[in-house]
Amino acid sequence: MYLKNEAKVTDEQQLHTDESFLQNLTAEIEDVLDERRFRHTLSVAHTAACLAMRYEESPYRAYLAGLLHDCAKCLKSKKKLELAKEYGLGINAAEEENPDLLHAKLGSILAKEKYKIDDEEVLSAIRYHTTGKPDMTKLEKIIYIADYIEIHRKPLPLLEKARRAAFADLDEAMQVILESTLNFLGKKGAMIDPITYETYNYYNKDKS
Ligand code: DGI
Ligand code: FE
Ligand code: FE
Repeated sequence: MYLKNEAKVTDEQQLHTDESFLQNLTAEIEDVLDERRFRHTLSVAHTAACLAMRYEESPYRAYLAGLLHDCAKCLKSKKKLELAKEYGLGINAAEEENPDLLHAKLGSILAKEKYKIDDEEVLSAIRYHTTGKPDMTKLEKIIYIADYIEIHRKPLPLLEKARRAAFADLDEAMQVILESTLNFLGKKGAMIDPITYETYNYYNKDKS
């Protein structure tokens, strides 16, 4: 039993009190995603919670961010562009070419406005889960990494290396994933968002 007047709310307490909240949110997310994306989402949430346990971050917040990270993914491109304009997001050249990139920024807006999440770090983890950003917090890195390594991901270059690194050193995992992503985008000839470069340079700066 928890003491009623215990000053600090622990994760476990939050999980207990918010169980129906998480259940309802899961059902709402299932509604807006296709089956494959929902399966990926649950897997990211679980993987993020495991990484949080490993790195002494809150498994609850990691799960919540994982559950919401792709909530805008299944909107049509036209809708993504419309919403981005409605919310006054500047659209850069990479986003213009590939409006899917907007799902991260839009996801953080929907998490706040539609799903009523007010935890700024959770919102930021959602916002930066596709491009990353320099000097990310533990929670932001956990979501970025969980998104790449979860078990349903199609085999990607360096996936096994990223999975091993993820549970040993978050910054090393960032470096591996960014290297793989930039290689992949380079081969595809896709336009690279300046922030993806900045993130790559930041996490590769110590590499000889
Ligand atoms: O939404 P998910 O598929 O789960 O994963 P995600 O949000 O990390 O998006 C992954 C895709 O985003 C992957 O194909 C790489 C791509 N991406 C990441 N940074 C950039 C990018 N695509 C372009 N065009 N430019 C970028 O800077
Ligand atoms: Fe995504
Ligand atoms: Fe994802």
